[in-house]
Amino acid sequence: MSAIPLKNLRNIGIISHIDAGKTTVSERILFYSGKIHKIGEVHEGAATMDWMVQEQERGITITASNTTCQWGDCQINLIDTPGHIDFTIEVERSLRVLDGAVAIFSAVEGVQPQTESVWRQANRYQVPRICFINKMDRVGANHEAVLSQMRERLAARPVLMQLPLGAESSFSGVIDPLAGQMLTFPESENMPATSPIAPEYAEAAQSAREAILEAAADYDDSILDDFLEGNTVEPERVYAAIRKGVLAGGLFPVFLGAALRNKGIQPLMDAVARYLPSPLDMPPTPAFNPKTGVQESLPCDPRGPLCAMAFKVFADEGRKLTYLRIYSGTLHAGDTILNATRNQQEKISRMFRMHSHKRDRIETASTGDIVTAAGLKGALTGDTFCAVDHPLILSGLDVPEPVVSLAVESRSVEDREKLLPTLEKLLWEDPTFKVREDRDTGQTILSGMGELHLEVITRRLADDFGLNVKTGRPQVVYRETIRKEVEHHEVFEIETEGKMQRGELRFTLTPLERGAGVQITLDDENPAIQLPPELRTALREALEQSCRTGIRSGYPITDVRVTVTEAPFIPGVTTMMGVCAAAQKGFITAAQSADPTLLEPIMALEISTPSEFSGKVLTFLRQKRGRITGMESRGDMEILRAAAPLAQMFGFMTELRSATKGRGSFTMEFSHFDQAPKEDLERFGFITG
Ligand SMILES: Nc1nc2c(ncn2[C@@H]2O[C@H](COP(=O)(O)OP(=O)(O)OP(=O)(O)O)[C@@H](O)[C@H]2O)c(=O)[nH]1
Ligand SMILES: [Mg+2]
Repeated sequence: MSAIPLKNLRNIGIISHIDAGKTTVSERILFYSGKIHKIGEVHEGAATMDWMVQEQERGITITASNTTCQWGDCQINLIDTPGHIDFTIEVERSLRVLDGAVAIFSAVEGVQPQTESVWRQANRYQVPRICFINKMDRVGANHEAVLSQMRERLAARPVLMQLPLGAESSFSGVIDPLAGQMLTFPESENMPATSPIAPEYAEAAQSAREAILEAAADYDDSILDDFLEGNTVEPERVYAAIRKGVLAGGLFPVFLGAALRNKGIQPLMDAVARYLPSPLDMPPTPAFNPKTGVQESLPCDPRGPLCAMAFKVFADEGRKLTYLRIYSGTLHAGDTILNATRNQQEKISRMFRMHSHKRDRIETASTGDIVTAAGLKGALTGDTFCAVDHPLILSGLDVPEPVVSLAVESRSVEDREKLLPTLEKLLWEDPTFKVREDRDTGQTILSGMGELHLEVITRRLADDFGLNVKTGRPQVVYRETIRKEVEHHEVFEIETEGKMQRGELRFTLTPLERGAGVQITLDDENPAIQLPPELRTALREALEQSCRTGIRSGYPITDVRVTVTEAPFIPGVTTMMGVCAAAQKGFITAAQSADPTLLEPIMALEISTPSEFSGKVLTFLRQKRGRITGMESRGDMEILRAAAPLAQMFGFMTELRSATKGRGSFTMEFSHFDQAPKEDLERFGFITG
């Protein structure tokens, strides 16, 4: 058990779009808290949290890594997450288990599409946040612009807690209007130097202070009264009110700095301790008890029933290491516990506290804590662990669907045998990575979130497992859907070994709007559905399986509702095999006659190009079936927003660079599935040419 009181524990994540400086900030947090004694830089491949070879080579974070450090009387469990959209699952899993987050913004690039995605993810899990506008030392840094983008594009209410001292390369520190101090960050010192606010900044500091008080007053009426009557308002009261606003998700205090120049980190850490929640501030965790069928509510109590979520699984030299967030109860190394999601008992052989890739062995951990465990062989991301006699299941996490695939072939016969078991290990780790055998070619097809995701995986096969593979060209992962509602009645009957196997059902397939996914309706109240519970479950699974297998192209079906209207049961005659066969056979016949078609992934792009080349970029975007959704000038750069099919985007980086003399850049993320063009429909046999 951690020695510190729970109220002093902070489980936080560092989140943002790519390259905003998360790892650079994390490195400073470790340094100033005394956890490391030398700062390692990302661009030199030396940052503590970017420990994977590929992270160091590429200069980006790929996998979320966690560590623990001490700041004042607080213990901070910190997770540094990647910004690249291909690794979005790392952000998702971290936000699922964290209590608070520091959102980093670049003072130059501001709010980017990926910032919006990460922000929405954090909103979905209702994670309280404070913000850090980094790179204040760079040419073009403009924190005011970032604040207005936060208001407009994130619909957030930022509260600027500091003012900058100096700008761009002469950025030297910050003004703290509440404390009435100026802070500078001498290289030789571990703590900032403070001085009274210089007269030339007095007026700006006064209006910044008023804006802070105004925000705080929304969470404490007495602040407004005292302010209006000219009474003193002590900083502690303002801190408390702002904290209330942060926990309610209504306020986002904003801090300034330049992590690379070691400026602004210590006040940010004070703010983590001051404003972000401890596990005790979180509402009780809802967990479903499958034994009683009751939804339980678990307060953060070390003596409560054990309940922990496996939010990350890592194949460490081939052995499984499971990251657990404990929501209630206490865990000991050597304990036998229940994986309630899979109904399997498992023994924790050893337990650790992680520092990036290094680990310290521990014997006990309890509620609120984040630890790793060895020995949980069946664990997968999203599983709940609990006491053997008290099963509990927590809500899982949202896993996005892969959109890019790649065929791989091993180079030798021995490697061929090793390929699938090795991929299996990578599958443990990453729910957004999928593997399947192509029915026609017998090839192994990997699918993932993007080209980089699959490139990282194939490199890991070589680096971590010594397996060299040949890869094909990246392909789009399509979806199938239907355009017409159909009703279908199916009876399946067969006699095997003198026993009748029978299944019968009537159902409707209905096309749904884009993005709706698959919905299977088996109404418990419908008297025409007579199947007993285990046959009902089998019927649902058979229909789900049919949706995954698709109709013509082998790609999964989406945006369809399957409504079962009749499923009679004749004792001794209706069987599990009969019901499943009727469902699968009936589904394919019905779907074939429901005007099936193919959908392709459409990506949202944000392209930054020098204005002189924007005409050229617009022309080739149109050639790629792109649709422009917005344009905006930033200095001499033009920002184009567009939607374009992923199929047209492979190799786009090279094309954009050559069209803009190397000065253009872009970010891209999955937006939605939409009608695929005629060539694709022909290629997969939906229409004949
Ligand atoms: N000028 C300047 N550069 C910075 C600052 N902070 C970070 N950088 C640089 O920006 C680049 C990206 O920094 P990282 O810390 O790797 O960014 P990140 O957010 O962790 O990136 P991903 O993990 O790949 O999403 C590196 O080259 C840093 O040295 C800063 O305050 N000022
Ligand atoms: Mg990073």
